[in-house]
Amino acid sequence: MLNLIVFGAPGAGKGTQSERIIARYGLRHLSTGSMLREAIEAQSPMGIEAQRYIDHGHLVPDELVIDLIAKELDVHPDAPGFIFDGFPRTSVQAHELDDMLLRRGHPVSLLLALEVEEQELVARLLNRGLTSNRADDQSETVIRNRIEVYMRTTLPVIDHYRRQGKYHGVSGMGSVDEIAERVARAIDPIILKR
Ligand code: B4P
Repeated sequence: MLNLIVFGAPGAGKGTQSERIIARYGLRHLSTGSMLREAIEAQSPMGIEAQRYIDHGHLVPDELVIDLIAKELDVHPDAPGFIFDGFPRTSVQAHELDDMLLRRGHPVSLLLALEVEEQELVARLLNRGLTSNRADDQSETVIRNRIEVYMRTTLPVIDHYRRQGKYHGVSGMGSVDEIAERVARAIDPIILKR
């Protein structure tokens, strides 16, 4: 089983590269951002709570996203592996993920970090904001806040997996195809070792 974390700042290309990874390796995609947006769309109690944080560029509370992931792991016991896209985003989430996966006997295989310059992140998100209808992509202030939260709260997750020898950084600059090739070069050796 391959359990892959796709990691990076807002706009680094996590969702974009996750689609390519699924096409190549057939893993199950778990995107906490997408799950939260679905809950907001449905106006469920959890969605209404999450929206208060997302619209201002804050992270939603840990227990909320941990619960979402735990449920997904339970309903897909036969998956060939998972892509964790946008999760974990805090050290608490990283410890919880490790515990959940260890209990199931298949730990994290790799954290793949997409590295992108800040100016490019802002440009990509503002550009997506022109068509996405996402409130968190509309204002440069909110986008810069999301990047600031990433630097302060999410980046330390890299150290957690570096200590486990599972961190792999990849440049997320360039075309989607170029980056997908770099990503494949990082994942293929792990597949071959199995
Ligand atoms: P996410 O949905 O994860 O949003 P994101 O960081 O913007 O990444 P996304 O995957 O959508 O975009 P991508 O980089 O692929 O999270 C949204 C919010 O939900 C968070 O801010 C937070 O509030 C909350 N949340 C989610 N998970 C959470 C958690 N675990 N804990 C707490 N809160 C959580 O792409 C961005 C744009 O760039 C796209 O338009 C794409 O087309 C473009 N792009 C991608 N690659 C490109 C390239 N190579 N060149 C040019 N453009 C490119």
